[in-house]
Order: sequence, then C-alpha cells, then structure tokens
Amino acid sequence: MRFKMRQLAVAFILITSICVLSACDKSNNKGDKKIQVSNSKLLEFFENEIPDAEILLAKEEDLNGDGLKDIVVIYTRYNNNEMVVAINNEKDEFKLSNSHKAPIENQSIQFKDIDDKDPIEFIISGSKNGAVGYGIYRLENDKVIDLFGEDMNDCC
Ligand SMILES: [Ca+2]
Ligand SMILES: [Ca+2]
Repeated sequence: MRFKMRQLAVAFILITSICVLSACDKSNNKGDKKIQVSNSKLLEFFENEIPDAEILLAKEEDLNGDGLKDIVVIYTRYNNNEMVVAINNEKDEFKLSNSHKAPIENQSIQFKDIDDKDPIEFIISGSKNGAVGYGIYRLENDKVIDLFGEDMNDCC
C-alpha cells in the first residue's frame, strides 16, 4: 500500500513537470511566432494590398487610439525590407499607412507610450551584418511619423 502511494506520488510529479514543461514550450513558441495578430481580416487586407510581400513579423496594437487594433507589419519584397501599418478604422474600414525601410535581420516590434500621451508609439529594431539600429515611430493621421532613430541606415 505504502509502495503504491509512493509510485503514485512519483507519477504525479512526473506528469505535473511534463505539463509545466510543455506549457513553457508553448509560450516560447508563441513569443517567437512571426505573426501575432488576432484580426485575420486586417491581415488579409494587407496581403491583398501588397501581394508580393513576405511577412517577416507582424504585431498588433491600437496605434491611433480609437480602440481598434492596428497591425505593424515588417515584410520583404523585391529584396527590400519595409514596414507598414495596417489600420483598422472606426467604420471598420481598412487602410495602409505609408511604408518605411525596415531592418534586414533580427527584426523586433515593441509598443511603448514614450511621451505619456495618446497614442502609443512603436519601436522597430533589428540589424544587418551585426550592425544594430532602431527607430521610434507614431501613427498620425494614418501616416507613420519617424520620431527618433539611431543607426537605422546601418541595419536597413
Ligand atoms: Ca486603431
Ligand atoms: Ca504617445
């Protein structure tokens, strides 16, 4: 009886740790996923507007403060990397912003309200041949405004 209990306890610990490990794996995969978007219609709109684009990274956030998630997309097309915002309007209309150059490797998109004022800003960073650069942008009147950047020319 005692022996059985111990076996059960061991089995329980094993199962629990396997569950914890696999949950860990899942969250890691999610973090690495290149398309982190819930509005698939808006993403489809982007794909229809720029059909030759291969998406490198896409992340969503409300970038113009209307409560609807917009999508920052970094993509490659004709050997150039570019970044654009797919905008979801109040009337559920979709629109693309102007595009900017984007880093060649190790792209990342972060959202941060840098001036404590709506809307939230976003930071694009990445590298080319080990040269790292980043830029801070804000969406204003459906346009992506370049607020600040460092060494973006080295990494784009
Ligand atoms: Ca929005
Ligand atoms: Ca802001």
